[in-house]
Amino acid sequence: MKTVGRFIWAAALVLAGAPGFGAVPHSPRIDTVSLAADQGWAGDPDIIWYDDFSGSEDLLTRYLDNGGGCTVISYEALGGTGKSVHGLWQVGQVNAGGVRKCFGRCPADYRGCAVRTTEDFRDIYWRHYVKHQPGWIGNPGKMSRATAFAGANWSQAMIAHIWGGYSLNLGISPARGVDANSQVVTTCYNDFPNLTWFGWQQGDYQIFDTAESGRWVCLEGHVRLNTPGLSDGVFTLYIDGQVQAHSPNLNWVYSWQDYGINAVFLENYWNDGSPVEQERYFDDFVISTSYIGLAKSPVRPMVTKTAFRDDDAGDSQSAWQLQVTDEYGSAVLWDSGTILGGGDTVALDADHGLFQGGLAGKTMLEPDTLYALRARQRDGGGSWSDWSPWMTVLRTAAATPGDANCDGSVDGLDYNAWSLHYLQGGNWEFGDFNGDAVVDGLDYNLWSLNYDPAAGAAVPEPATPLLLCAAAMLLGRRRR
Ligand SMILES: [Ca+2]
Ligand SMILES: [Ca+2]
Ligand SMILES: [Ca+2]
Ligand SMILES: [Ca+2]
Repeated sequence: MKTVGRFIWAAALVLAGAPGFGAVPHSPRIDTVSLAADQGWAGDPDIIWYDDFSGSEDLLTRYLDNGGGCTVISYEALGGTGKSVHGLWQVGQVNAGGVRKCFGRCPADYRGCAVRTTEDFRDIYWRHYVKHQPGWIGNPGKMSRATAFAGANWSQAMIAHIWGGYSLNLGISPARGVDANSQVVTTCYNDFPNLTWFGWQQGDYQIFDTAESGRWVCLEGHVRLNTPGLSDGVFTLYIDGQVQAHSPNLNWVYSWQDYGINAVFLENYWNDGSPVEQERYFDDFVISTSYIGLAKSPVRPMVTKTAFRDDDAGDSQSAWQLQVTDEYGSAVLWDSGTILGGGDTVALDADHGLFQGGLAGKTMLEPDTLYALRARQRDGGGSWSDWSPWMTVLRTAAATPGDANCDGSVDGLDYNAWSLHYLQGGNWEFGDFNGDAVVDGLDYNLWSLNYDPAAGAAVPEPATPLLLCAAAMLLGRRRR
């Protein structure tokens, strides 16, 4: 392998002097990270709605409508497998559809597709992923909104707009449809003359920039209606888990309490029409009463970057590289090194890169942890692109305490990991299940609480007689 690598390097150095390939490649972005099979939605009472679009392709089975043209596709999806929904604009087209979900008590639910229809929700989060196709151009404006429908005529007591900002960013724009006597004054959908606008808050991230196209971006909105009579409502936009825009102290609806927030729309709507034929995708749509955050990935995920781009016609990728740091970007924790060839996907594990820093010696990421990633790519002439900015786009799923190797069962293999590192510093993979940086009896207790004898893996074999004693004592203590 080393000989091959040296040969390719030598060839690359020769090519570097060749005419026609002088432009440095575009900096790539992280497109997507593979997803854990169980995102945990089904068992979470906070979750009002979730849809990964892998179910029925007939959106009308669960949505008020498809916004006039949104459809399910299988050639693009968050995590790299499954399905998503897309909006496809022709040149000049305004509306490319969307999905409209009702929930709670909702007078606009004329097709009876709402969920949890006896409740009023005054504090909700909605999260979805969006990907603009590679090479995307322009700011379409509309992205999503949460609203409180007040009548069958689609009058609205409030609207929380997440839509295109002043340049290529997103902003938030809260609006009220209630007067000072707490009476709804709108008489139809989007009754703009009768809305009170609180003003825009602008985000920084240039989501509509062509340089950011081709990657799945996590968008999350949060609205808490005000306490009746107080100006204590909020509206916040998160992008990839970071606060982008925030409006506090909102008097969303005065003392109006006829309904709660009862619909969220995801929208592909371009006021001025798209300048070119292009599409974008929505996936992993969740509505909850608590913060949702990034989708969850396995501790050894597959990571895919955006496809190679370079201004030299005919130039192609000769290598790329992926690095991982913690959510604060303080130190590199995993490095793929130079990955030769034209691929875009790598397994983030010990076989395809080097765990280092706080993860030195490990074979996997920590469960239930956020990580930031960056990538760069090299063209056929040997020129590396800039690194992409660090972006916090990876969140590992939580594991059951005791499941050291995160394989889904707590068994003898996990006990062996614990016993091998007993009284050492360590992290999850080495048996530190309570996160206090030492592997000891407290961690053993967590293992034994969740031990599943039916898992059928190796019977625990303590590494030394001393450990056997320690384990027996702890087990005895627990049984008392
Ligand atoms: Ca080039
Ligand atoms: Ca999906
Ligand atoms: Ca295990
Ligand atoms: Ca511990």
